[in-house]
Amino acid sequence: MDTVVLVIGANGQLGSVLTAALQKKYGIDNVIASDLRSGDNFKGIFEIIDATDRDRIHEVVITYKVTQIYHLAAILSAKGEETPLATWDINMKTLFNVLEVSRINNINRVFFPSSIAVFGEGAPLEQTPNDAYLDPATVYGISKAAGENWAQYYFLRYGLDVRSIRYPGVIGYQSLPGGGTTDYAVDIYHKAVLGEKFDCFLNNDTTLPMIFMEDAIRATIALMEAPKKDITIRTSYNIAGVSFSPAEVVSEIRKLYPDFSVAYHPDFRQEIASRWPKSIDDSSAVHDWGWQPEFDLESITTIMIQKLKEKYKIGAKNRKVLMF
Ligand code: AKB
Repeated sequence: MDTVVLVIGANGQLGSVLTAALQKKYGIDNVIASDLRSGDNFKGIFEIIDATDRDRIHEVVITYKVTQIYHLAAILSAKGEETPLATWDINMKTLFNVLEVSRINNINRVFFPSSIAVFGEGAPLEQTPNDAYLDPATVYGISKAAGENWAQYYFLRYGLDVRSIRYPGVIGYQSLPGGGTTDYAVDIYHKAVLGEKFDCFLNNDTTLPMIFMEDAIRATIALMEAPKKDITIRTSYNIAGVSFSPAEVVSEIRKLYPDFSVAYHPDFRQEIASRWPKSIDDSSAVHDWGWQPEFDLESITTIMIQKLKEKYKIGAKNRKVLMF
């Protein structure tokens, strides 16, 4: 039987890049991209899905004989604090809908993204272990911690093969993040390439775990492809990429743009970031499915700047700002 993948939240930062990677892997006709609004940039099959509508997910699953679901739709840490109860409703309802449709239709594998946001003051800040105490202080983090337990519940109770990763902040040139606390680490590269000053909403010494998009995609697919017997964690796997502070990215960027100017204006996101880990112990992912990151801050910076220069056509006479 062919693998037919449904990606929910395919317009998002990770979703758009993951969809393309899955199309490459399984064939363009075997990946159904979906989101709330149409995805103009997509080649291949696209369906509008509001993931709070269980019947609509069910309909698409039946129509295309879907065998795997990647559920990427969620409201992130910073945006979620504007409307905590609505964020809880959306993040949980969409997850329940995916789990239920998957259970009813015997979906082979489900991917549920979790986040370093599940950790709070009760967890060690350095080399935070996979099984650290979870006391998240954002509604996004609370929804992810609860979601991890529901994922495990569906596995234990119904045998649904749900797999999950706790993503650090994801950095990529292909797409823009939205509503997260780690978003500065993408935005800063855009400002540097455009020759603009950067206003940072975190303090210069706020170290957070991050991961390059290519590593994040590779980790996701590796986890989803791992033999079932090797998956020993049914809540969510820690994965590490690289850890750095705004000051460290700035100093890397200044190797290429010595005049790059930055001002620090920490806002409510500083509070969120200061409760998150600085570095992650990912030994379970390394042991169970061979996780190894490939990109460090230096290589991330080189690639981000080179690719964004191409995107913005820096150097061309009429600079065009491309849409993401
Ligand atoms: C956020 O900042 O909210 C996300 C995350 C770490 O999950 N990027």
